Amino acid sequence: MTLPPGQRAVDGFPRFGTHLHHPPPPVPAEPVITIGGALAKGVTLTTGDLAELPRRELGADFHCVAGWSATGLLWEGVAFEAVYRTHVVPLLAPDTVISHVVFEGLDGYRSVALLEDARAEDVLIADRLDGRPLDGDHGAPLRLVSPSQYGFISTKHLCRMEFHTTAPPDPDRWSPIAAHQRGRVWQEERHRHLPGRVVRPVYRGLIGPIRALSARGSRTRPR
Ligand SMILES: Nc1nc2c(c(=O)[nH]1)N[C@H]1C(S)=C(S)[C@@H](COP(=O)(O)O)O[C@H]1N2
Ligand SMILES: [Mo]
Repeated sequence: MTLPPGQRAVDGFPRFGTHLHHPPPPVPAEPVITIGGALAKGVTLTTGDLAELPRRELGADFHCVAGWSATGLLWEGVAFEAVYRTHVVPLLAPDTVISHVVFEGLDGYRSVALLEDARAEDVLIADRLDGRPLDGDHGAPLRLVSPSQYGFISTKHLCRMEFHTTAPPDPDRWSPIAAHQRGRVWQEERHRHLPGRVVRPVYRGLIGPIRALSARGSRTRPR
């Protein structure tokens, strides 16, 4: 098994993220994804709209920028590309060129991706993991999965997608831990300004504490 540079396999699939000890947000009775930004109008996608798109299965490893990788996951859902083509392209004015997408979760989390990266063949809006509906720990009811990019792109509890013609304002621009804008795992794009291998040891030191805190907010933690 080959992992991207600087990654180490972990057992299982830990809950991880900036939500830390907060429990997962409640799943709405009727989940939707709102779509907005530089479009002729906003729209709301229901799970019924998603159900009309072709189902996709994707076997992939999942790589966190901190340095752990969960291996052999099986995701199911619909391709982001299919959602984009079917529901976003018809809303574009002829001279509008989308460059960036903002993904937002029910917990307020946001990630930004280049449209080009989001349209890659392995990017899904997933609703199932390893044969079961997504649980709260891993992003119920719907999450983005972009396995060729570090996990911070893969927004859980996805409830909104915003399409932009320029890079959206970035609150982390001057932060010392500013994440790389593309975060491609095989290029080791961990940090915006520093080479990936330089930040490895620092990021690795964060795994224990973040993992422990995230587990405290988990609904399924072993007692
Ligand atoms: N909504 C939301 N999505 C999120 C996060 C988060 O805190 N909230 N953390 C990100 C990070 S840093 C990682 S590594 C992955 C972790 O996914 P997992 O908890 O399913 O392992 O989710 C990403 N998506
Ligand atoms: Mo992460």
